Amino acid sequence: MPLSLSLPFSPRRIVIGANAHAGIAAAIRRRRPSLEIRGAPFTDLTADDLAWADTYIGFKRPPTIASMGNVQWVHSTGAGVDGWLGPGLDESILLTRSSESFGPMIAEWAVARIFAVQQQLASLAEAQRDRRWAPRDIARVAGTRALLLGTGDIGRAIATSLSALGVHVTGVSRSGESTHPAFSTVHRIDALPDLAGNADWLVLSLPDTPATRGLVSRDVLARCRGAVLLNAGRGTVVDEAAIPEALDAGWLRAAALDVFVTEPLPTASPLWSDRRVMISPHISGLTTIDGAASGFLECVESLERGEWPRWTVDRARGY
Ligand code: OXD
Repeated sequence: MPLSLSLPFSPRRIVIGANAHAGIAAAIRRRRPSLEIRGAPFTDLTADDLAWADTYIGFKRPPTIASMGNVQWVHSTGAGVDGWLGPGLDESILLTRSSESFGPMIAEWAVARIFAVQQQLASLAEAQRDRRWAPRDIARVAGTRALLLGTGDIGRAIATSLSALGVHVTGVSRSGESTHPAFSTVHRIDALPDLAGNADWLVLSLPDTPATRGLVSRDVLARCRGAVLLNAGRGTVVDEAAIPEALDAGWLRAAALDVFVTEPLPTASPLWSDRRVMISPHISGLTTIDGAASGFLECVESLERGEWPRWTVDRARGY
């Protein structure tokens, strides 16, 4: 189905579906005072807002509205675009994604958890609460081995931080091509089952696409030998139901999870009460107001010049 907008294109009426809509609108207005902008948290938008707008900015589709109205262009403010592709955005609507680099923040998330595990922070905090003097051996992070699934912007930032700490970093990607010197080697995805047994840290930063869904299957988990699983990509990449078994069997030593198959993570999930699991509520890489506004305006400038933005989503690949 052809796109409904044609080049050059100048958006006129923008609707922003985000909690931070007022800040994003103000940042856009500072550079483009003539744009008309409406905004609300994405769950509060109405069919009237979407009928009014030609352009939508937000991480997810408004849940209760079936039609995107007169919207011809959606600019996604998140790192992943599954919030748009999952529900099946009409192919006549241009989909672009944020230019913001989430890598440095996600790398800090990963490093924090790796040190928390290695320095046994949780059990030391418990001992302190009990006024218990509990000496133990602490292992170094330097000299350990990380296997990173995802060698894009986020994977590269994680690789850079970990290799600076003396971690030996191997990558796995679709192409198997080395994209950054922080990776000592990069393998094709089909090598994953063989590589899993050598990893101390199995770090995921993959989007949700047909190719990544279920990639870290129970079989791959069963090949691990005491790795710590860190997931800042998408919950669907891992067989989440197999994680408790993987921990009990010692395939995994611990897990640090920022993303889940269902978010918020249901209260009935056994992961909540497992002391070997560190849960964070999808906060490893956060969109900033300036990042959201600049990414959008960069796309506006391309469209006005008559060019497709470099941040246009390849729907077949899913990112
Ligand atoms: C994401 C985000 O895509 O939070 O996960 O931006």
